[in-house]
Amino acid sequence: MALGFFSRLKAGLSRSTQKLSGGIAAVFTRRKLDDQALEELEDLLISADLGPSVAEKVIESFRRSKFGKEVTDEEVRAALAEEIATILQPVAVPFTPNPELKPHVVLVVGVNGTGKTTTIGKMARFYGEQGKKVMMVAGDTFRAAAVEQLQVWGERVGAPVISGKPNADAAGLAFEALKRGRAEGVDLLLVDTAGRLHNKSALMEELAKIIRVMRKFDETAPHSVLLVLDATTGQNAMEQVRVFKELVNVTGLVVTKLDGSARGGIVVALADAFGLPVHLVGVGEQAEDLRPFSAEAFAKGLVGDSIKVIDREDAAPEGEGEKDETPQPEHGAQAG
Ligand SMILES: Nc1nc2c(ncn2[C@@H]2O[C@H](COP(=O)(O)OP(=O)(O)O)[C@@H](O)[C@H]2O)c(=O)[nH]1
Ligand SMILES: [Mg+2]
Repeated sequence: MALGFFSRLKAGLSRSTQKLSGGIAAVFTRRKLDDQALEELEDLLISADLGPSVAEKVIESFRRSKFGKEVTDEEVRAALAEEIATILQPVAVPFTPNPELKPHVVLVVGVNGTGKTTTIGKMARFYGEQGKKVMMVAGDTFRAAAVEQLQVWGERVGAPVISGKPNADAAGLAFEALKRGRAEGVDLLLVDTAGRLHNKSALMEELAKIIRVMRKFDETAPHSVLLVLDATTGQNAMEQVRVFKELVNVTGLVVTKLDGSARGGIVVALADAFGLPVHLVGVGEQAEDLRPFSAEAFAKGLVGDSIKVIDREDAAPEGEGEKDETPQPEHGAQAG
């Protein structure tokens, strides 16, 4: 039987969860929160990919509120989940296509293999189900397989895919798609791109050209630039954000592969370091394995605390689970 979305997320986070929750249990079994306990907690947070900056903030907050008190591992986990949720809350911004844009153009960027093409397919289904007219552009023209892969997604989710010959000019393709999307009243245009980061200047040139050429038709395009990150890469995701921010005006993140052996703590480190919206998370290869990012559920899943919340959301009917904590929709930022 297929697992529900949050069960998959929970399972995916289990690597980080075990580290955190097992570690906390070992450090805090009815113990005074003294300097040494705080130091051990700090090491634990760093080893679970939350990064030194988050670890320091959490420890400082614990020092202010609980220093010298006797605490249980349960209390520490609950307090930690709260601290993490506070860091994640501001970046848990849903991605909502601006209905005034026909189409809202989304450039999807990221290193090869992070899940760009898959995310585009899933987004086509997710927003298609919300009644949006979606079109996709097979802009990774260097790999024939990437074009075919997107075409398969197009058939699967029933959305058109604009593609060219192998090695076709991605910018020209995006331009054509934009024109066609405007003529056909498309709401959301998802542009796939190549992610050959080993040749940074070529990649920068290619992305810049796609943007420049699209702006000949719509000077406000692209309206969003989503960077796709693979959660299993851990700290390397931080470096990818830094690099892509130099190449393009990244407006938001999508974190994939939060199933399997994800290093979920990295999402907290990313939120703290960059403050970029985390719009969506992926927890599998299927069309339905994409959801808006929920700060509280993620934080609780990560520390292995109050699994009840997550199960309740799993049990909720499609799309209802996250409602209570979904921030107000925001339109995609303008790419500068
Ligand atoms: N387990 C899992 N696999 C994923 C997820 N997203 C993508 N993948 C897989 O990761 C691989 C690379 O994805 P792809 O979309 O081709 O990456 P791209 O090179 O960035 O376009 C493929 O085998 C996908 O099926 C996810 O959320 N979970
Ligand atoms: Mg691809």
